[in-house]
Amino acid sequence: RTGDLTDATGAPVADLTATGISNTPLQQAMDLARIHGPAFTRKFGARETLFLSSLDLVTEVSDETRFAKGVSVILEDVREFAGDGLFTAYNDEPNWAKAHELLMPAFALGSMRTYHPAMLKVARRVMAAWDGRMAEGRPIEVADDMTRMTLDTIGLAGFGFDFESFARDTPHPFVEAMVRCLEWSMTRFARQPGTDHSATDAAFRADADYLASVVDEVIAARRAGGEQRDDDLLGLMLAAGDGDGAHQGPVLDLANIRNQVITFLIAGHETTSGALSFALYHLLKDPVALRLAQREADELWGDAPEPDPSFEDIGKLAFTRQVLNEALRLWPTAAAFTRQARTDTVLGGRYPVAAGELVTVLTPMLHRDPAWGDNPEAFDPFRFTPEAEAARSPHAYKPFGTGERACIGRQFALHEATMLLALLVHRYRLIDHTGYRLRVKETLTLKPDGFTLALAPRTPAD
Ligand code: MNH
Repeated sequence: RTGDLTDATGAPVADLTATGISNTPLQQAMDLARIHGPAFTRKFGARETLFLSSLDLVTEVSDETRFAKGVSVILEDVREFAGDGLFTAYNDEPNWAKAHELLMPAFALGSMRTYHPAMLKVARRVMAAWDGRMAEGRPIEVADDMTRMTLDTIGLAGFGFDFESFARDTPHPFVEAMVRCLEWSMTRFARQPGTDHSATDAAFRADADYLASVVDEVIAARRAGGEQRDDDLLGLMLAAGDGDGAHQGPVLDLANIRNQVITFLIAGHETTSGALSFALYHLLKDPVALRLAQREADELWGDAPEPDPSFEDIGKLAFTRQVLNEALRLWPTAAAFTRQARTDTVLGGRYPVAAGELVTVLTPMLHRDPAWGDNPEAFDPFRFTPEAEAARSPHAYKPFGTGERACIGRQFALHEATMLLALLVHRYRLIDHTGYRLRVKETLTLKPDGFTLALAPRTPAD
C-alpha cells in the first residue's frame, strides 16, 4: 500500500507488490535496506520503526550511555507467555537484575564443563538417529533433528529434564505450542483494527497454559527427586529460595522461576538449532571448508568410530567454531534486536530519536556492511581468524545482541554446536541429494526451509 512505507526522510516508497520484494517480514526488511540504505522507517499501523543496518549507526546505538535494550512490540507480546524472564524483562524490572546476578556464573565458559556430559549424550542421540536413517536410506530433515538435539540439550543440561525428542516422530508438543506462541507474537502487532481475533487469542492462551504446565512438570520432577542440586539452572534458582538461609545472593519467586524456565527452554534451543542447520548447509555447499572441518576433527579423534570428546577438545576446534561464526554472520538466527534511546539524541548526524523511542538493528544487513569487504554474501570462515577479528570493529558482528542485555547463553550455544558439528563431519559424508537451494523460513527465528541431506559413512579414503 503506497504511503505505508517511507524512507528515513519520511518520503513515501512505491507500491511493494510491484517490486518482487520478499513477503516475509525479516527478508522483506533486508530487501528494503538493500534498496533504501542503512536507515529507513516503516509504518506498522500508527507505529513507525526505524531500521538500522550500517556499522556506523549500530556503533552509535551500541553505546550503552546513549541506548539500552528496547522491548519491541513483538517482545511485548512474547511477555504474554515469558513474562519477566530474562529475555523479555524491562531494564528497570528488579527481577532482571536478580536473575542476571544469580544465573551469570552458570553461563561462564568454565560452567560448560558441567554441561559437557549432557551435551555429549545428546550429540550421541543425533548420531544414533542418523545412523538409523542412513541404514534405511532415508534423508535427514536437518532443522527438525537440530531442534530435537537443542531442546533435549537445554532440557537435560539446564533442568535435568529429558524431552526424549529422538524417540518421537513429530516434534515434542512443547515445540509445537511454542512455535504457535511465537507466531502469535510475531503477527499480533500487524492486526487490522476491527477484525475479530478472539479464536486465535483463545488458542494462544491454551498454548501458553500448556507451556506453563510443562514447566510445572519440570519443576515437580526436580522436587520429587528430593535432591538439592546447584549444578544446573533449575537447581540454582530453587536452591536460592529453598535453602537453609545460608544463601546470600538474590532469591527468585516461583512465578519468576517459571518465566525463566520457559525463557531458557525457548531461547536455549530455537536459535542454536537454526545456527547448526545453516552451518551444515554451508558446509554442504563448500567442499573446501568441509574438508578443513573434517581434518580438524580427524586431528583430535583420528579414525575412532566412537570418539569421546573431552571438554578441552571443544576449545581446540577453532576452524569449526569459525564455520559457526560465519554461518551466524550470514544468517544470525535471532535476526533483529531493539534499542531504546536513553535521552533525546541524533543518529548519524541526521536522524533524530527522542528519549524512550525504539530503533531496530537489522543484524543480517549489519553483517553485510562494507566493513566485511566487497563480497559479503560469500561464505568464508576465514573472516573469523583471530587476526581478522582483531582488525575489525567489535560492532560489526552482533549475532548475540549487545551490551548488558546481550545473550547470556552464547558460550552454551557455541559449546554444544561446535561439538556436534565436529562429530557429524567426522562421522559422515554429507550428500546434496536434492541440489538444495536455500530458502529461509521465518518464525521468530530463521531456519533453512525444507533442507534435507543424504549421508554416507566416511571411509579412510575420505
Ligand atoms: Mn540468546 C538474549 C541470540 C542461544 C538465552 N540471545 C539474546 C539476544 C540475542 C540472542 C540476539 C539479545 C536479544 C535482545 O537484545 O533483545 N541466543 C542467540 C543466538 C543463539 C542464542 C543467535 C544461538 C546461536 N540464548 C542462547 C542459548 C540460551 C540463550 C543457548 C540459553 C541457554 N539469550 C538467552 C537469554 C537472553 C538472550 C536468557 C536474554 C539475556 C538478558 O536480557 O539478560
